[in-house]
Amino acid sequence: MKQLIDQNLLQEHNTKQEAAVTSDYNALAEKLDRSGIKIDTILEQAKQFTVAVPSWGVGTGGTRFARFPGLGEPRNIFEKLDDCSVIQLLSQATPAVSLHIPWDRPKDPNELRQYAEQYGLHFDAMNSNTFQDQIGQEESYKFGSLTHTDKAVREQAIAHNIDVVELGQKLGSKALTVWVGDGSNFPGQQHFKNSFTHYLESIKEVYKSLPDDWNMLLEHKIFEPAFYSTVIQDWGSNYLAAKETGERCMSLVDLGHHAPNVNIEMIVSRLAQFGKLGGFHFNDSKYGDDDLDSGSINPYQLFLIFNELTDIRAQDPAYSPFYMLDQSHNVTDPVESLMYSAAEVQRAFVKSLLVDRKALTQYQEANDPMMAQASLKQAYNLDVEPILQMARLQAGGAIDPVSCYRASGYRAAVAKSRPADPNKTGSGIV
Ligand code: PSV
Ligand code: MN
Ligand code: MN
Repeated sequence: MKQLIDQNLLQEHNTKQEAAVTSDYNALAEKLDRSGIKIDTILEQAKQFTVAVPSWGVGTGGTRFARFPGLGEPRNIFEKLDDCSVIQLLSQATPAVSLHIPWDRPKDPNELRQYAEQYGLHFDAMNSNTFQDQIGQEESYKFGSLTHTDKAVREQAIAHNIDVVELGQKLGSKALTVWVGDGSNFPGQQHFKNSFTHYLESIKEVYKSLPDDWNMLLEHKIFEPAFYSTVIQDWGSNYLAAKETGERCMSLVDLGHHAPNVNIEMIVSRLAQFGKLGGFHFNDSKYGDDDLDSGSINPYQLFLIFNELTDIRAQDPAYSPFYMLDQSHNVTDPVESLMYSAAEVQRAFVKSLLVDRKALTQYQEANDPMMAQASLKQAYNLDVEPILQMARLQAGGAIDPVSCYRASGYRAAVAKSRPADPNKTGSGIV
């Protein structure tokens, strides 16, 4: 398989640390064994864990105010896949890439699929984009897309989503994620019921073209770009739309799309209980849809979300929602942030496996809040780094992805081969 980081360098990096990792791993194995947990079964699950990388996430994002391009930013989808391959090689947790269309529309889908396959990459959920006008497009999305008052605009947005599904089929994807920025900025601007009715009609039209083995994932967001109301503003509207639309239409939870202090783990439980939790966009935030690196602000929340998912899987082992990192990197090297974030999400997953569920249930039944929360903290407070390191080592990744990446000089090399083009952002975000 093609790889862009020198294998000798990777091996050297691992060899230097292998003895220390093995020793830490054995010590943790002994500790877990005292609680009746076999570390090898946790290790195997850690190795199976994957989260998709967004193609646009390997470029520098920027804010509403400014964008400071990074060195060697990918200039096209092929260079984006190059960066994604490095993330996967070193982290061994990100074998799939999610595309945003038309930002990353390939001229030849077969060529792109083959390009990805040489790195062992495949394509995760496809993202449609009707929140921006594209050059040459007939109707404007200024006042909405799938929910627009004008049928012609809605039809254009529906056609775009169907087109993305068709493209995704050629790429081997199995899901369409739909996020619309539709909403209003002023009270009275939009009729709440009519706009939601339009949304339902439009989504049902798209759903008709969905292949049998595909899922449609609806993404809600409380505000932004609309600042007064958003058509799919919360999990309630999302659930209603998914339920109305059909069995394979599910809700997607982006961690940054809720009102401050909302109990996201409880939303997770509710949606799952009624069979409508289809996927996640992982990121972290302090104020709004900050798109900061996963686990950088509130790692306990991330753990509590995975605690719910592991609880759900205890009843339904086959349950597997779509996972993607949806982050915007403004001050870090996106490759580093995505590798680090993938490991943070994996860490939350691994810790959730260590919760003593039998004890937790007993504490819940006995109304013992002190011990119930302590049983969660017992798992959360464990340092599972040796499991993550061992998982990467055994899978052929790097024990410490960021330091290995820095030692490889990859960024400096692409800075030379990809000279900055001031007219092209590379990220697709304008
Ligand atoms: C919107 O804020 C969002 O979370 C949607 O998933 C978009 O497709 C994505 O961000 C763009 O980065
Ligand atoms: Mn998102
Ligand atoms: Mn978002």
